[in-house]
Formats: sequence, C-alpha cells, structure tokens
Amino acid sequence: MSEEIKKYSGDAATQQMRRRAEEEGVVTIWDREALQEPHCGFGTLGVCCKNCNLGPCRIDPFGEGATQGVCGATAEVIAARNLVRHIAAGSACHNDHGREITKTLLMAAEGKTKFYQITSVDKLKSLANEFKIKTDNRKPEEIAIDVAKKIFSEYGQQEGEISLIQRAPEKQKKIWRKFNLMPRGIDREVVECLTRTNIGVDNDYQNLMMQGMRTALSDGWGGSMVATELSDILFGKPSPQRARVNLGVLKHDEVNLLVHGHVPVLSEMICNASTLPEMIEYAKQKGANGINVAGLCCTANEVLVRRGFPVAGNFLQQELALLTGAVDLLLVDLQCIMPSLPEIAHCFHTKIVSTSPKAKFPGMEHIEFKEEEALPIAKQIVKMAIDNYPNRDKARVCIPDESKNLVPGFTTEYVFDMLGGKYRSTFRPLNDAIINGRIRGVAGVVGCDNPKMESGDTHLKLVKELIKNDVLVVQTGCSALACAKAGLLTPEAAYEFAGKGLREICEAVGIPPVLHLGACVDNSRILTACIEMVKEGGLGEGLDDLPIAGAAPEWMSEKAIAIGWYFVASGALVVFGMPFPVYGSPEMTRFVTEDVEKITGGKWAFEPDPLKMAQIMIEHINKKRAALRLQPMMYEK
Ligand code: SF4
Ligand code: MSK
Repeated sequence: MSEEIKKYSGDAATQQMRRRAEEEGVVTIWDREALQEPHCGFGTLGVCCKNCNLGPCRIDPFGEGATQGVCGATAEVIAARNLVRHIAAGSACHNDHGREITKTLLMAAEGKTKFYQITSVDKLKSLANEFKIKTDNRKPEEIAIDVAKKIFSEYGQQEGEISLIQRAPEKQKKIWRKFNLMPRGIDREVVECLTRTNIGVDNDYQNLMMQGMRTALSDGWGGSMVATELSDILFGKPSPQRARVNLGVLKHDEVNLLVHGHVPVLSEMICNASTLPEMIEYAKQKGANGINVAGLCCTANEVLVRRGFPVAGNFLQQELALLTGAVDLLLVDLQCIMPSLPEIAHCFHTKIVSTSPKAKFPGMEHIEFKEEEALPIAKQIVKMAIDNYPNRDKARVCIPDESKNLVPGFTTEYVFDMLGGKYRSTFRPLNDAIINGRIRGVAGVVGCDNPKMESGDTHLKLVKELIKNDVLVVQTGCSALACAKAGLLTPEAAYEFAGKGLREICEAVGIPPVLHLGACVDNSRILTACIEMVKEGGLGEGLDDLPIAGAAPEWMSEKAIAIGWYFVASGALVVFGMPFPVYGSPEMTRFVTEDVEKITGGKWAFEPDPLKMAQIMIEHINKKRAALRLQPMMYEK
C-alpha cells in the first residue's frame, strides 16, 4: 500500500478502497485535493474580495502591495465580510433544514399527507408550552398546526426575540440583549448579513462580526433547534441501541441502498418501504436475500439514532462506498453531497438519484420528493434499487471486511432518565461527578472529515486524549462516525481508553465515554444539555461558566463555521483544526481569538495537532474548574 494513503487515514476500510481507486484509475477527493495544492494564499488568509465589479481585489498580507481594495476596504473589513457570508450560508442550510421539517409537521397535522404521524406527543406538548400555545383538551394535530405556524412566523419575524432562545440561562440572555446579539427572526438575520456585506454598507469589522454572531445564534437556538425538536416529534425521540458502522455494513447477498444527505423526511420513508414484506418478497424474486438500507453523512446519523440502521461511512467515504461496486442505488437529498458521485457511480452498475428541487446534479436521475406521495415515492426508489441488483457484477464487488459496533442515540432527555434512574430524572449525578472531580468536564467534538488533515484520525486522537483525561465527550455528525469506526462509541471503550474517574461513571451508568447525540443540527442538543447543567446548580450561573469546550478538528463546511460561532456566542471555547480565513488581518485574528471573549465569554483557538488541541481544551476546562472552585481531580496527584 502506498505510504501516502496510509498517512492520510488509519481506517482500514478507507485505505483499502483508496487503494482500489488507485488501481481502477478512479479519481477521488484526495487526488483532487492534491491538484489544488498549494491552495490560494489570499483565499486561505481571507483577504480577497469579489463582492463588486470594481474588483476582484486582494490585500498583500505582508504590507508591501495593496493595503486596500479599490473601494478602500481594508484587510479586516474584507476578512470580516467574507466570514459573515460564510456564517450566513451555513446558518441558511440549517435553517432551511428546520423549515423542511416544519413543513412536514404542518402537512401531517393538516392531513395533507397521511404518511407522517406525530410520534412524540409529550415532546409536542412541552414545545407548545414554550411557544405559549394551549394544549389542554386539544388534539395533537391541532397543537401541531399552531406550533408549526408559530415557527414559520419566527422565520420571517422582524422584531423581538425568537422563542427557543428563551431556554438559555438569564446570564446569556442579558449579554445578548446588552450587545444586540439577540436574534429577531430566523431568516431575517441571514438576509441582513447579505445586506451588510455588500460594497459600501457595513465597514466596521466588529459591527459586522456582531451581526455574524446574531445570525449564528439564530441557527443554533433557531433553525437547528427547530430541526431537532420537530424531527423528534415526527420520527420519535432517539434512544440508545446497538448498531454498526463502516463500509463493511454493505452486504454481498442483499440489495444495498444508501441514503445520503441531511433532511430525514425521505430517508425515514425509505426505511419504512424497505421493511415492507412486499418489498422484501420482490427482492427475493430478484435473487437477493433482503434489502439493506445504510446511510452516509448526517442522513446516516438521523436513521441511526432513531432506528439503528447501519452507517456505511462519513463524508470522505461517500465516493469510496461506490467503489465497492456493491451499491445498487445511492439516494441523495442535499448538503455535503460531492458532485463527483455520478462519475464514480457510472464506473459500476450503481443507480444514483437526486430528490430535492434545491439540489440537482448532472449525471443523476431526478425523482422529485413530495410529502403527499412520500411512501409511493419511497417504494418506487426501493424498487429501482431491487431491479438494479441483478445488474451487480459480483466479480467486481469488493466490500472491506471492516465494521464496528456502536451505541448511538443519546439526547438531553435521555441523559436525564439515565442518570436519575427510574424515579427521579435529573442531571444531578453528572454535575456531582464534575464537582467532585471524577469527570473533568464535557467536550463537544463535532464536524466534518477533511483530506487536508488525517481524514478522520484527527478526531480519533483528540477524543482519545480527552477521555484519557476524564473529559466526557459528546459528538455529532461525521466526527461521531470517525470515532465510532474505531470502536470508541461503546460502553466497553471506557475500560480501554477512559481515565479512572470517567471510567467509574461509565461503568456505573453503563454508557460509552463518547456519547453520540445525532446529526449536525443536533448540536442543539449540546446546548440544551448545557442549559440543564447550569439549571441543576453548582457549576455557575451561565454557559460561559461551565467546564466545557468544543472542537471541529477537520471542519470543511460553512455550516461548521456557523455552529462554531453559535457556541462561541453562547460562551464556549471552540477549537478548529484549521483556521477559518481571517489570518490575513491581525485585527480580525485578535477579535476571534481574544476580544470576543470580553463580549460573550467564548472564543476561538486554531490548532492542527490533535494532542495540542486536547491540551488547549483541557487547560480551558481546568481554568473554568478553578474559577468555580471545584474539588481537585479525584485521581490526580
Ligand atoms: Fe474590491 Fe471593495 Fe469591490 Fe471588494 S467591495 S471587490 S474590496 S472594490
Ligand atoms: S454531514 S457538515 S461533512 S459533519 Fe452533517 Fe459531515 Fe460536515 Fe457534512
């Protein structure tokens, strides 16, 4: 095996399929990345601008050439404008995801689609209470209609404050009101970002960044939180269950149908269709022993945490899954889907189908998804996969013999029940474990995998170091899958990898040292868990007092920037493995790594080495512990 391949990912399935790509002459993301090296320095530093036709302009970061764009914009203005546009785009994606789920809930409640039901009535009622919607003596459908309409109104709300952000501790709300960071409406903040970043509008980098933070908050406490809450209401609250992950979940003798993207509305229906006796019987008629639905990226996480469906891989494995030659149909909706997929699919028998009017791909067949016809469309797609099974060239199939167990499906509500036991739901044991020094703190490790880094291994090394140091880790997205592939998301991992204090807690409660909370939108579950830690008492008055930290070691998407910013705006330290593009401006670099802390209590750090990254997070957690005067770590001399 080429040393180059080994260097980039320790995951054996990834190595094997990259070797196959080399042999077959198939170009993958690693090859394309190499062709882009060295990446444009101006872009990397964030000091190029093409916001108007006076440009494009670029600032010389060494101060020898142009120090201003044609309009007079300086490096810090250009870097801030670019960053704010990234935040707006990332937030828009999450917010739109929330909008899709809201639409489905409304259609289900109004009887416009018979294929979706309200599964979690208790969650619907408690959400309705937060929106001040009456629940007494009302049918769930009536309540759901009011909830969905209220949420829609908050997308376009012009003034005031969005509802779900009222969940935050008073300390944060005071800060956000004082600094004008309270989001007024979910879509509104994104639009204002686009206005302000036009030529000649907002030319104060700090003022621009305040709007960037307000927008990110409208994502975390708005669109993303809506997506999580309503998905739980429609599809059920996740709960821990055993499942499997990595390319080895593909089956030689069954129809393999992969679901890829983000919004779970269609993938849930595909799962339903694939388990219908008539479909299984049809698959048997075509010579298959069954239908194997598995996921990629965040759609994978959605059907994993609620239904225990297997996961074929994370972001970097989407092309590799096709290279197995065993995928009969790949179904995509939107977000994180590489446009290169049809080219690879066409090297094999794989059918590839897009479904969202917002995301079309040359080379894919398009079957438009409609909620009113959800199950018939899902059945049509499952049937297409079955019909394609006999076309599979068995001689060309190569499925890596690699898959691992994991236990996903933890939520804020589940942590209550799990820790408190049957009679008293509470976060008290978690807070006590932190206060008495068994657990040092909590770290959220999230985000994408990236060929510029070690392709998933950065997550692994970081998380192992954190749990070794008694930091309980919570994960979402492709980061969770990277660690699951190495077996870290099982209760047994505590014995092998966790420090003594954390191990004791994991043993007592029967949980993994690394908890999988769901897809990228479910980072909102980390916010709600943090709220409960503050409410439980003993760990300060606000989110910025908690001994917590966040990281996205291999981030690549604008969505990761938006997520990072809503945590920083909520008072957390967030470490990225690679800086976002601001280093061309000393002022902006100082703002994001230092000055912002004086406003929100949170800040950024950038560090590519996973062990140093862990150190930064641990030192930050220790600093918070010291400020709270918590007991010394129980097993540290
Ligand atoms: Fe150049 Fe200013 Fe136009 Fe940007 S907005 S392209 S810096 S002139
Ligand atoms: S899917 S945003 S690659 S985590 Fe949410 Fe993975 Fe990053 Fe997409």
